[in-house]
Amino acid sequence: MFNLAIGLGVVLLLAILFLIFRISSLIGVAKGNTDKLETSSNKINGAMFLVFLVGTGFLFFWYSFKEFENYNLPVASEHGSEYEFLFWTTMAVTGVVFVLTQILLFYFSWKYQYKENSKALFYPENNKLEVVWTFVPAVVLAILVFTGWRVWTDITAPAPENTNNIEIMGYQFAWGVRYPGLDGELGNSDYRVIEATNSFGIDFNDKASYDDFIPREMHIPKGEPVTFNIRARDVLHSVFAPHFRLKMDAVPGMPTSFTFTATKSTEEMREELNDPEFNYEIACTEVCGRGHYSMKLTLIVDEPEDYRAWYAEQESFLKRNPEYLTKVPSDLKELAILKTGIDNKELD
Ligand SMILES: [Cu+2]
Repeated sequence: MFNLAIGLGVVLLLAILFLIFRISSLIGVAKGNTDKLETSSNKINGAMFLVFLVGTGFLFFWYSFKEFENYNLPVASEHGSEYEFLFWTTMAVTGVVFVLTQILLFYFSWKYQYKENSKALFYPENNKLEVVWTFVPAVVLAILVFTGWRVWTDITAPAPENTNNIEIMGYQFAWGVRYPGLDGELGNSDYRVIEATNSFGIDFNDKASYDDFIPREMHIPKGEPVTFNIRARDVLHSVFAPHFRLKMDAVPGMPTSFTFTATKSTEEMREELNDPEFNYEIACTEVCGRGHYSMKLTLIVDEPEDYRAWYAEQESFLKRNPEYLTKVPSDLKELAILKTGIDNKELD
């Protein structure tokens, strides 16, 4: 509210200044001295370029330093350091060029404003200059693009066989998580069988689905490869876990995935940051509707043995919702009961 008031105040002040300027020009016109008017308006415009350069330049540096910790979170994944190196190299190269060109752009607009007796220099060509400013950016950009390509190929390389597969489904407005259960294999899903309880559309014709479980909290093991199998139920979403330098779109009808290895458990990160409340988070980073901001999921990184213990405790979806046994083909029913540990007596 306070910020809004300040913003409105600034806008109002600018509007008043503009009106004063406008009125004084009109008075000039009425008095008939239009030549003077042009020079003074040029001077004002030129000066405003300088004011803009200094003002926004100050804001740019002030904000970059003030928020530095928020966009440079500690890295907690294996590929993260490689990613960081590339990110900061690109940032340094483009940052220097950005600042220099902006300074030149606004400074020159002020310096070379119209003056009555000055004459522009006719300078039609300079081949050497052309070659230099074509060649240098081409080489720098080629290096950045090819290094980026190599890092990206590395990061998105096929998952190793021993990876921990976990499914993440984005929907308006939350994330759902499904684990493959003790068989390590995620069962098929089918959007046509989605309903209120079976919100994932688990397909009970697939025997791999019987021990799949849908926990309330998301856990992953430290130091082991984890693959997020990502899908969306309605519109575009995007899985974003900044500490792991992980971002991948969730696209309806087109499964995507991201494999990574966490290097610091939640407990270790709490110690490192000296913040006992700290938790890793997954956010949605694709504006997906009104509740976009609320798509937040807590992610807990456990030591592998704690993860196994937590994993073994989870009850399968089918065990929690035994009414879905009716969807299991009759020849697989026995297997489903065995796999999920449903008590036969409960069924009668
Ligand atoms: Cu979303």
